[in-house]
Amino acid sequence: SNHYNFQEIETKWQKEWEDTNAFKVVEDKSKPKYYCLEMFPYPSGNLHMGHVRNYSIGDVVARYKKMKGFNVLHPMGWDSFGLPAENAAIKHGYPPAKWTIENMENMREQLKAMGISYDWDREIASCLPDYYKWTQWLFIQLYNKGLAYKKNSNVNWCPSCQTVLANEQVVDGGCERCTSQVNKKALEQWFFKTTDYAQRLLDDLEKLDGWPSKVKTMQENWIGRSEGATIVFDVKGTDEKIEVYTTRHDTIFGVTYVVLAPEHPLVEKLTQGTEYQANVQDFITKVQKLSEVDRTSTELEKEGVFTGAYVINPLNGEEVPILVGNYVLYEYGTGAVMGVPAHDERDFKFAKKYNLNIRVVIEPEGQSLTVDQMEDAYTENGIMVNSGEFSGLANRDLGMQKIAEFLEANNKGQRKINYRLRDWLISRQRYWGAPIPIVYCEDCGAVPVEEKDLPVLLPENVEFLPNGESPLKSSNEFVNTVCPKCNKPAKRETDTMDTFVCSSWYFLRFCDPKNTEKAFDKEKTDYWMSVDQYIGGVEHAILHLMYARFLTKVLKDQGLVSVDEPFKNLLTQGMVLKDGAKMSKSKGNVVSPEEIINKYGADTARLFILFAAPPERDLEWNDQAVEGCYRFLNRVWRLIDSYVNDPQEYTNEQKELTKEDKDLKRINHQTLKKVTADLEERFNFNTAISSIMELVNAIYHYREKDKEVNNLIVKEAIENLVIMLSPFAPHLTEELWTKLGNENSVHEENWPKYDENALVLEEVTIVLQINGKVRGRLEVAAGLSKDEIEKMALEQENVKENIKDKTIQKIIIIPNKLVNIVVK
Ligand code: ANZ
Ligand code: ZN
Repeated sequence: SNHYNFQEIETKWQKEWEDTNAFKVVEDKSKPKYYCLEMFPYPSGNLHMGHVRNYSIGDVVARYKKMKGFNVLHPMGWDSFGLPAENAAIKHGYPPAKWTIENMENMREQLKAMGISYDWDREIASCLPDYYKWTQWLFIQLYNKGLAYKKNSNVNWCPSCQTVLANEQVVDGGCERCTSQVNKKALEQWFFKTTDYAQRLLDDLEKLDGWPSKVKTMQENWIGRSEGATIVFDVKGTDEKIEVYTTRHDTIFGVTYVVLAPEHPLVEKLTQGTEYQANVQDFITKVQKLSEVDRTSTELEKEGVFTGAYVINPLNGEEVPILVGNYVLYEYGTGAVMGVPAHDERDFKFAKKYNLNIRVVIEPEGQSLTVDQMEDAYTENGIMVNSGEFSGLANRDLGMQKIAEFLEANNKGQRKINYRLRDWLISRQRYWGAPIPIVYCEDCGAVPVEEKDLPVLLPENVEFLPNGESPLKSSNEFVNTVCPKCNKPAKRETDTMDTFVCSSWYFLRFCDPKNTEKAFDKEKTDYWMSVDQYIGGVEHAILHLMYARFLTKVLKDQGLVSVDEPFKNLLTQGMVLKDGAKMSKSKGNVVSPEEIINKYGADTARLFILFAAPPERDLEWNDQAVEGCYRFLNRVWRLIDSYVNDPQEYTNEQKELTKEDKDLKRINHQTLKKVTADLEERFNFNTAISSIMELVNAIYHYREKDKEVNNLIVKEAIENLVIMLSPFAPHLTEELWTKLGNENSVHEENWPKYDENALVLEEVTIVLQINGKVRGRLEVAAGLSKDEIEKMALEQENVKENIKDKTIQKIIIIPNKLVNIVVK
């Protein structure tokens, strides 16, 4: 047929790729490897444009690297545990496994219809026992190293989803998924000790040159390292002590009060039976209604109440009041802070509000500072004053150091590094997750399931009662077991793991997805890891990446993998917008990928999405631009169709190249140079595509001239065009490549190298004159600069000869035409 029948072409090649297993890879030490990975999707039911964008970007990278000679691993799978499947079960009684598998099947077909070059033999699904067996194994590895532990803790609780939420899943005090107000609940929970790795997670960010700096900053802030000191204050008239954490121990002489978190155990002790008790209790009840997010918000109005008790400042012996405050977090530092209103903005406002003392202990160098002059805290550096033997020191360096030394020498405190990073709460009271492989025995306590007994299978006969308890509790068969140690009757843990655990190691499983003996073979992960290019949404910039980095380091420490960072390069793709807003069901502005593929084909969908914006930017959907991409592919089709079926008069290849021949050759190689650089260095797919479009114009232009054309020149341009377009529009180019008479797949071609010589503009003849007399001619590339022409002219033998014993007065240059050397 001589029109662009995308349906026929796409179906044909998708079948061919599937039948020949075209993108299957195995370890091959003779080739450099390249691991290209897109974040695996949750099987929600249908692909959305965000997926299409993510996988189209990844596919260009994978196909390009393959053509560059790399052994490319490009796998796909399913992050398939999680709430929506369970909600379907609760609402409609539909089995989560069935719901999930059906969605996976549907989305797999949709991915295949996109023509993405996956090695489907490596497909994995985190909800299947052959995968979660190893997630459970991973839990046991951490447990054995003391990195998985259980503790009673106050957790964020979504009353509507009836589940625990991580801090990060609480958005503006509401549940990330359903927006209901989140509250607190005390529960025994499993944690992973991410805090043990805080410093390494921070330090190793430096190795990640291939990550966007904004993502590294987000990771850094999340880890939140701070350097300071703990200081111990004695409570007046008791044996109790209050330990505070401060980053400003240089201001210790300026402390005029101390504030405890409402949850601090001393609060009750200090106020019990006193006239202050009722007031303090009311205050605490009020504060506990706030979420952690509200309590840390900078908008929060700082409030506090007096406890009636006092502490003694360990440096100057002064008595200052103890308060309880809404802004002090029990989980951070020591849950108690010292108030220095003269040098902290928050404390300044607080002191003004409650009429607390303010004392200046740092002055700007060479100036004095009194409280009456102050409208706000003085937070800059300066010289210490009112600070006993430390007065006169520069606060920042020496002051800090001397105070710390004093505290340590007198057992009143010590230097301390704190992190905001918390341990990772992994317990979920949900059904659709990997069961935590622990058994509780009356005699032996918590005992991990033995590796040979893994997986701990999810039971099917459970009840979905949204009562806050794990549905696994309702299965007696599941719960009742025997102790792996002593064989007495025992009960299973019924919590399942946070799905982030499943996704924190899947990139390792892709290296060896079918292994039944191990989670993965080290030789295989040694060959493939780390991931050379990871691509996904910026919404995973903190948690998923942190957890994956953490798990990789744990496995590295156990000698199970050799890398300590999983992802060498990271690309965070922008959002897909329509009418200026994120495409989403709730906004009703969704364009379905299926609709676009049916109307224009996958190649057009891919091309548009890559052409409309650079990968990291947001992309605005535009129907005309989709149409435009479709027309472009039609134009490419017609060009090659007519080249093949309607040959023009071709000149003999030996003939000298005309100006037109040289122009087309130059544009061809310039395009190759540009597209290669765009793919190689910057992922500027949009500009790569527009250069290809220009090349197509140039070929049309060349062939439209009613004259003889040079077969070699056209052939080279058309072949390069098809090759360069192939990562973007893989089906069409595969078809055209065959049409051009090739027997191999275009995706097996080597990426061509551009010819530096062909880039040079046409040659021109420059006349050489000395004092106006013609003395010769220069054949040079057009467009040389005056300096270059002058240098060349002066190097000519006959010029040298003619000006030998004369002095040059001046040199007149008309670029591309003439050089006149004036001598005397
Ligand atoms: C006295 C002081 C004086 C402070 C001053 C600051 C400025 P980062 O860097 O985030 O670690 N703080 C300590 N523990 C706290 C808690 N549990 N809840 C709320 N605030 C807490 O911040 C450390 C500073 O935050 C500490 O230093 C403490 O206030 C406060 F001019 O101590 B500072
Ligand atoms: Zn036992």
